[in-house]
Amino acid sequence: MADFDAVLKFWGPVEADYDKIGNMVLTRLFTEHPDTQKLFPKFAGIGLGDMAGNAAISAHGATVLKKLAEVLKAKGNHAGIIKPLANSHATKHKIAINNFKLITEIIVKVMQEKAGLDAGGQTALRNVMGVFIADMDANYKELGFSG
Ligand code: CUP
Repeated sequence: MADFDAVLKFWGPVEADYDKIGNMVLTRLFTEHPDTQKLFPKFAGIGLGDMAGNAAISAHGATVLKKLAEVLKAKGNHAGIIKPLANSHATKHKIAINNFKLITEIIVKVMQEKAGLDAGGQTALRNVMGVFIADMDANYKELGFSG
């Protein structure tokens, strides 16, 4: 099975509640890698205990997962999705590439726990994200952002 399909097979529980799963992803990212919380100024002042109920964190978490769904459903033809994403993240948010690797491992863990993502699905998700991140990196270099 193609990597995209091996992940999409487990997408149901994610799609059923993007806000909740998205919040879990970002809360876990900010808890395990506290520096990442500073990347987005709107999240900087939120305490660990308040994250689960924070609407802005849920909303951005949902955005991240919906973007990932678009990438999965594009099945490799994702250049048009990545270009604007790389643009905004390099020039506006200034998010270094390593942060995408960190969030990948968090999404793998959260999907394992909440969607039953199995070993094959985990490898598939890492593969898809590896290609996605390499393409982001190529766009970053074109833009002259050394993230
Ligand atoms: O869109 C957005 O917002 C992004 C998404 C993605 C994911 C993965 C890869 C690439 C891209 N984001 Cu936001 C991201 C991130 C965050 O939020 C935080 C941290 C890190 C990363």
